[in-house]
Parts: sequence; C-alpha cells; structure tokens
Amino acid sequence: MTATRNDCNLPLPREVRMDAPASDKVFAALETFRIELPSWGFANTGTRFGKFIQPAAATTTEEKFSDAGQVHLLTGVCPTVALHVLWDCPQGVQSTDEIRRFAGRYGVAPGSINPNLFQDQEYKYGSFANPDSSVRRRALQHTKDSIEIAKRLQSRDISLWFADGSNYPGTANIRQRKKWFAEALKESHRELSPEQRLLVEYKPFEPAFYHTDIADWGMALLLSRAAGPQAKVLVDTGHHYAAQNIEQIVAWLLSEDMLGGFHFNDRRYADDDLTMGSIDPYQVFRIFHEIHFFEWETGQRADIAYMVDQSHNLKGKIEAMIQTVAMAQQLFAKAALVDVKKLATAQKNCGLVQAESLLQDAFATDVRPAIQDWKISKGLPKDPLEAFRQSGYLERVTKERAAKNAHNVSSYA
Ligand SMILES: [Mn+2]
Repeated sequence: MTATRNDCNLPLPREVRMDAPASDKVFAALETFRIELPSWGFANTGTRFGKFIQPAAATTTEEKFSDAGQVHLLTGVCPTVALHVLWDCPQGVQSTDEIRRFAGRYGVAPGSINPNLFQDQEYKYGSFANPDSSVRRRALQHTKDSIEIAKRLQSRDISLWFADGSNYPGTANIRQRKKWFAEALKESHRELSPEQRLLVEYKPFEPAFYHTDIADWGMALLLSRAAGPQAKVLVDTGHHYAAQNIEQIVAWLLSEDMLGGFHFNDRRYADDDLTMGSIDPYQVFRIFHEIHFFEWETGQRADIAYMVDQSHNLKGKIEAMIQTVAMAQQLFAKAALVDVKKLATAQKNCGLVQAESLLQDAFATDVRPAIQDWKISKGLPKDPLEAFRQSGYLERVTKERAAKNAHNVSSYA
C-alpha cells in the first residue's frame, strides 16, 4: 500500500531565534499545527439523562464530512476527520468507497479510525476483557476490521478506547483481564502496516464505576509496550482526576517516546467534554509548553496526533468546533513564545521566579493579532466565526436537516 497520511509529514519547526519577534515565533508554530475534528462532534449528543436535538445537527456520515469541511475551509488547519466505525462505516470495509467520495466532495480526509467496542449488547461485561471468549473474539475481529478500514482509507492511527471495567468489588478478575487485554492488543498490533499506529486511551472511571481496565497512563503505557513498537498512549485531557498534573504525564510519555496523540476537551468535574480551554486554558498551555520544550531540547519533532474529542450538547456544533480550533491555535502559539533557552538556564540556576515568569509572560501575551496576520497570509478569513455566520451555511443545513432531526429520539425511555 502507499504511504499513509501522516502528521509527521508536517515541516519541522523552522529554527526561530529566541530573540526573534513574537510574531515570527507564532508564524513558525502555526505552520506546524494541525488538529483533527471528530465526526461525532457534529451529531446530536446528550447526557445519560437525554439527548438534545439540534435542527442543524448532522445525522449521516456525509453531513458530518460536510460540516467538518466547513470548519477546515474557514480555519485551514483541520484537514482530517476522525471516524467512528460503527456510526460512520455502517457497512464496515464496504463503507470505505463512499467515505472516499465524501472526502473528495467536502475537502477533508478520513483521519483516525475509532473502533466501537462499547455500544453493542454483547459488550455489557466488556470487550477485550469479557469473560466470554466468543465476545473477546468478536471484539478482536472488529478491531482487525477497523485496521483494514484504516488501511483502505490510508489512515495512520487506530484509536482505541475501551469501556471495559466493573461496577462492584470482587466481581472481576483484574489480573486475568489485564492478560486478556495484553493478548488482544498484541494480536491487533500484528495486523498493522508498517506506517500505522495503535493509540491506547485510558480513563479512570465511567461507564464502569468500580474499576476500569485501562484506568491511567501507566496502565496504557504497559499495555502499549506489551502490544508492540507501533502502539502509543493517547492522552484524553478529560480522562483524569481533577487535581492531576497532566503536563507531567505528557513530559514522561515524551521522554519514553510513548506519546501518540491527544483528545482535547476541557472539564470542570469529570469527563465533561467541554470546549478546549474554556475552563482552564493554562492547563493546555502547560501541555503545549512541555511539547515545545521537548522539541527544542532534543531537536526532534514530537510525532503527536492532535485531535478534538468533544460533543457539544448545547452549543451549535460547527461554531463550537471553530471556537475550539481558534483556542487550540492560540494556546499552541502562546506556548511557542516561552523563551526556552532562558528557561533552561533559570531551571539550572534554580531561578524560580524567573523560570515561572517566563511561562506566565508567554501565557499573558495576546497572540491574536499575529494569528490573524498568519491567516491573512494563507488567504483564510481572519475571523472564521464571523465568516461562518456570514456564509449562510448554517441556515441552509438547518432548512435541509430540521425535519429529519425533529423525528430524532431524545429520550431513553
Ligand atoms: Mn477520547
């Protein structure tokens, strides 16, 4: 097969002198920054109490591609859309021809492929760690099919999230389940083409409320290592306890060459799926800072897939995505302003206030004018939200989709 689309095909960060103007640093940073949108972020979603239906929400794979295409058209930095196999590829590998057509029509390529190992009734007691071997086999086959879909779509990353776990003490053999996970991941890894990667996501709780089989980054790291060299850890920023130091996890995974990608979203209490940076933008800045610092120190580009994983229950979905991308660019650019050379010296000399101030000064810098200049230089609208409102797209799709959405089921009863 031909080479897969690959985040590391982006240019290496241009060598920018630390005393260069901030706008040069912002430009150089934005040249290397792309972020993937989730197909499911354009669909109707809700909470466990009910779904809220939006008249403009996408209900087909084609509509999701159309909406993602709008966001890419206006921002220029979202060339791929993550696909959920069960929802977006209802015919499995047979769906790939149709998806290629949508990609061509709407100007966004398929990105990471997400198997679905949590929705079917069979998975009530787990997928890779289900005590029933026939269910484990079924889950493995679905993962293999998803890898085949990824190959046909020239997608590099297969992104795995598992709902496996238990609700009550004593009900699950935790060590046995760990073994089943290691076996199934190893077998999945064998199916990969040389360019592909398995990304292993972790989450401390929910839907399981006593134990989750891959609960934290250490478990994801061990299982990725057991799976094989092309398995890496995926950090979903919403999948941590409230007080956790996520940037430290990022720094450790970078130093172990095990950081494969991010699912970005913000949270106030648990896995709230709020808009990136809406609650704690400094957290995201500190994550990006660790990545910039790593790249400066090692001289190598960290090969990380940046992805959004948000579902907006109340906000307009396309607007929320455009807002997310703008925030991501701002925080990535701010982090690139940290004078890492001065920082390294301050750290060595234990210049605590000086070191901390270097981060705070960068974070406090208004990078929006420089980002606007970058957009203009690329022929992109300088205010994509305004451009979207002016485009008439929302009115058009609301008219087209409202009737279908009105019949959507919003309650679980
Ligand atoms: Mn996620």
